Amino acid sequence: MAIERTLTIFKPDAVAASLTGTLLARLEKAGLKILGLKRLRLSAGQAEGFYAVHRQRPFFTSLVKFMTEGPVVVAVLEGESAIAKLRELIGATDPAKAAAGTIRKDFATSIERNAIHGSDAAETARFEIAYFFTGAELNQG
Ligand code: FUP
Repeated sequence: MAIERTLTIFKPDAVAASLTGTLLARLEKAGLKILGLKRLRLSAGQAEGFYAVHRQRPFFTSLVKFMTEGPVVVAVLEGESAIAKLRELIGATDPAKAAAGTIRKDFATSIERNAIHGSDAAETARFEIAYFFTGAELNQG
């Protein structure tokens, strides 16, 4: 057990549905501290770079189109076992397979339009946090 940092993205479907406050409240209620927070519109290049591991997958083009269709909210979260905790709160990639009470079960509409992203491992979290935030932005006390 350790204090970890992880990255979440509230995807364009969730932001368009005015779920930003609801999602932040769920994360805070679960004990995750919001260390960094910004709302931005991803460029195609930014979305492609973020999802570079999926470049060869058949859904890649569609995923990039979705992630750039409207603003997203990105946040760095900190807490005990934050990476696994966030993944638990989010639920399975496909909302049809997500457990009751998870964010995707409650708010996602398809495997692509699935409301929220969470880093899946320590190394990914480091990459993803640095993708959107500088060290100085995350050390405000
Ligand atoms: P997750 O870690 O649960 O976000 O899922 P993955 O890293 O496997 O996939 C990243 C994103 O690609 C998903 F959030 C949505 C998209 N995706 C699809 O659109 N179709 C698929 O079959 C799988 C993933």
